[in-house]
Order: sequence, then C-alpha cells, then structure tokens
Amino acid sequence: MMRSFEDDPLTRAILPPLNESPEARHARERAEAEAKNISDEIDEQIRRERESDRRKKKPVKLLLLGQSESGKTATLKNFQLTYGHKEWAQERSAWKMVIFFNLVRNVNTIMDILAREMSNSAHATDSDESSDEARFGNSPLAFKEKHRLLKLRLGPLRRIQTDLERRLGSSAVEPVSTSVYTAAPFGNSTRSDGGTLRHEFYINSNNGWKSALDKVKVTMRPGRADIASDSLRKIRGVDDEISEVIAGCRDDMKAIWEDTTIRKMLTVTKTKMEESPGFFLNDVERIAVNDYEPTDDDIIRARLRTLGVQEYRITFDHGRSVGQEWRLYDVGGTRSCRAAWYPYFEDVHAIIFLAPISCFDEKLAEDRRINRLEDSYLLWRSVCSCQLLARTQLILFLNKTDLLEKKLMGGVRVRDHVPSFGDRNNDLPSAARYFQAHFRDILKQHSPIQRPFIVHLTSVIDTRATAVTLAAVEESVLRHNLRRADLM
Ligand SMILES: Nc1nc2c(ncn2[C@@H]2O[C@H](COP(=O)(O)OP(=O)(O)O)[C@@H](O)[C@H]2O)c(=O)[nH]1
Ligand SMILES: [Mg+2]
Repeated sequence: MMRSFEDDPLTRAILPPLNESPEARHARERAEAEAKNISDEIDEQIRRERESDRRKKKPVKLLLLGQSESGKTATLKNFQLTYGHKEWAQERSAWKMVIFFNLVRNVNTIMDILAREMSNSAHATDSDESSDEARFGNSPLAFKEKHRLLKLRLGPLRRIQTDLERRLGSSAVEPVSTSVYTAAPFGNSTRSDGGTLRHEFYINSNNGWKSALDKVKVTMRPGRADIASDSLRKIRGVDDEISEVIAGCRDDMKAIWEDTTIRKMLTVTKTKMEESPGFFLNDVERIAVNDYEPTDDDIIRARLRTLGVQEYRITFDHGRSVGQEWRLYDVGGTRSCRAAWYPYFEDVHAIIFLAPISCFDEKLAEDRRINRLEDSYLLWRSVCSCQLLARTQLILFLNKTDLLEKKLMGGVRVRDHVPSFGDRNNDLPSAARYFQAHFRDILKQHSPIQRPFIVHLTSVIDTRATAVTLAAVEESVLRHNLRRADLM
C-alpha cells in the first residue's frame, strides 16, 4: 500500500498546522526565513573554508633581500629552526665543520696580522725606532718569545683552513674588492632580459647551504653502505684529524685571543674580530674539543657565503600555517649578485628586507668607497620603487641591533658618520628611531602604490627573540595573501 505524502511523519511535522492563526503564521515564516539565512551562511562559510584550503596548498613565496652580511641566511636558518625542526636536527653535525672553519679563519686572520706586525717591529728596532713609536704611542707592541712560539704552534691551522676550504667549496670564500657594480643593477632590467639572467643564476635545487653541507656530511646513505663505506671511512678519518688538530690547538687559540699585546695589536690595526662573520673566538674552550656538537646558536652564527639564488622549502610543522609549504629564496648580496634577483620578483608574496643598522660607520667589502648604510638605503629605494613589486608586501628588518648598541656604548658617535643625526642621544633607541624614519620616508616617497611600512628591530642571532618576530611575519604574510586573493 502506498503511503500518502501526508503520512510521512517528518513531512507532517514540518507542514504548517491546518488551523494556523495569521499571527502564528507570520511568526513561523519569520523563523523559517531566519533558519534559511543561517543555513546559507553555513554554506558560505564552508565554501570559504574550501577556498582557503585550496589556497593553503599553494606555497607561500618569500624572498630575502639585503646587502652582503646583512643577516639573510641567518634569518632563513631561524625559519628552519623555528618551523622545520626535524631537518634542522639532521644537519646539526654537518655544521660542525663549518664552525671549525670559521674559528680557524678567525685565528689565521690574527696570525697574519701578528706576522706582519712582528716583522714591522723587527725592522723598526733594526733601523728607526721612532716609526714604531709614532704608531703605538709611548708603548710599542712588545712582542715576546711567547708570541713567536704561539705563531709556530698554531701553524698547522693553515693547512686545516685550506683543507676545509677545499671541502666546503666556493661558499667558504668571501668576496674581494671590486667597484664595477651599482647598488641595484636589477633596477633597469626588463622582464625580457630576465630570461637570460635565469640561465646565469639558476636556483640551486640542492638547497644552498645544504649543498655545501653535503660535502662535509659523513652520514651513511641507505643502500649505499657497501659502495660508500671506503670513502666514508676516508672522510671520517680526515674529519677526525681536523678535530684533533683543532682540539690540540685549543689552549694556544685561547692564549692568543686573551693576550693583552695581541688585543692591543688588533685595536691599533683597527681589526674588529668580534664583528667579522662567523666569530667564534669567545667560544674556543667549548668548541675546540673532540666531541663538540654545535648548539642552535652556533649554527645560526656559522657563516657560509650564499652564491646565486637558492631556494629552501620548509613545510611548517606548527603555527598558523601548519602543513603549509613556504618557499624561501636566499640570495647573494654583493653588488655583482644583485642582477640575479629580478626574475624572482614576479610571483613572490612577500619580501623580508634586511638592513644591518650597525654598519653606519662601515664600508662595503666589495667597494671600499661606499658606506654600508648608504648602500642599504639605495637598495631599499630601488626595491620600494620597483613596479613589479608594487603589490608585494615589504617587511623591513633593521638588523644587528645588538652590534649597534655595543658600538654606541663603545663610544662610536653616529653624528661623526651621519652628520644629519645631529645632537640626538647617541643610544640605541634614538639611532634606531632615526634610521627607521629614513627607511619609512623612502618607502612613502618611492612606492608606486601606497603600502604599509612594516618594520622590526632585530638581532637575528638571538633565536628566541627572532622566533617571536617570525610569528609576526607569518601572521602578516598570511593576512596580506588573503586580502590580495580577495581583491583578485
Ligand atoms: N651580532 C650579530 N650578528 C649577526 C646578526 N645577523 C647576522 N649576523 C652575523 O653576520 C654574519 C653575516 O650573516 P649572514 O646571515 O651570513 O648574512 P647574508 O650575507 O646576508 O646571508 C654572520 O656571521 C651572522 O652570524 C645580528 O643581528 N647580530
Ligand atoms: Mg647569505
């Protein structure tokens, strides 16, 4: 027997009652309309969530820009430490050789100066004592037998540096001075020559520092144990030897760094070891041991030069974009490398621009005539005014604030290098505020379309503080992306 429509209990329940009053009917219709609104809203919400899921799958692309030694690679390492910890942990032991290399290079730099000054002062005693006095005032550097012995005993570190240089490849070599490049050679490029640039500077899919690290890695790759075991044993042997030589030089390395005559020599020759890239001399006691394991902070501070443009992929393991892939592009910052940046501008979501504000009294390594802060201003201006980047979010890191503070406390005066600074207080807050205002003015004046000024004061070797900054960056990049997608 067929059941009539009205027989269905559910249908019956939602049918209007037969003897409904006009008021009751009105109330019912209102309630129904409201229910429909809510239901539509839920549908819309589901649609939006699906859309955002779809969008989420697209990688977020972030480009790191800034002059050489501004802290780009260190920032990238912070991203990996904070959001891709598993891979970070796997690379820890390979960093050991990079840190050894940095330390040995520090020591050899001092040895070079020592050799030069010792021979100078020997000449001075032979012929004309006054020249030495002219340089060192009333107390000429008194090199003793001790210094000669230290120089001799630290001799083996030369070979260690050469060995490590060979192992790490070109990333270990710092640039030399040339002056043929302008601050932003990409500025006049058009998209059409972008194609040729791409050929010259390709993305290193082996992952930048990773390819350098691979050269020093001694991990056993699965399935290759039999073929590789022989050469692995050899590499391990070399590594062990390097560790042993370094551990053997531990006390002597400490001794030269703590020696008052050597310190005086460094002051007189204006050598600021603490500010040199990859400075580890204060950590000799902890590092120069056979079973040394790099800490997170050591890895952040380790220096490998970045060549060309390199892509790093990090799938965020927590935070708002958990599961989301971020592609970070790290670039070489010397003037000669900057032409290679342009092709990457096209589809990048955001740029972190690093300006090391401690550099107001320094010159570029690749061009000694150019003040480093001026170079950052010029570079920032060309990034701000770039048409291709008009809708790209710019995030400015005023970096190396720790070094800036130290410098100012040490008595270096900003106004001596930046006359317009005038009579402001010679301290971190005033200097940071002053530099920041300059960067803001450039952004306001040169952006093709109005854009917000997003700025963070950073010291990217401080991993904890940087994790907080990166969370803010993540938030603003995601927000900006949503807004941009809504517009399109
Ligand atoms: N003290 C200090 N050193 C920094 C800071 N940022 C970077 N460095 C150091 O400066 C050197 C250059 O940094 P790096 O990230 O390699 O610069 P890049 O050339 O822009 O990639 C490295 O030795 C870093 O450890 C900072 O905020 N404070
Ligand atoms: Mg770099």
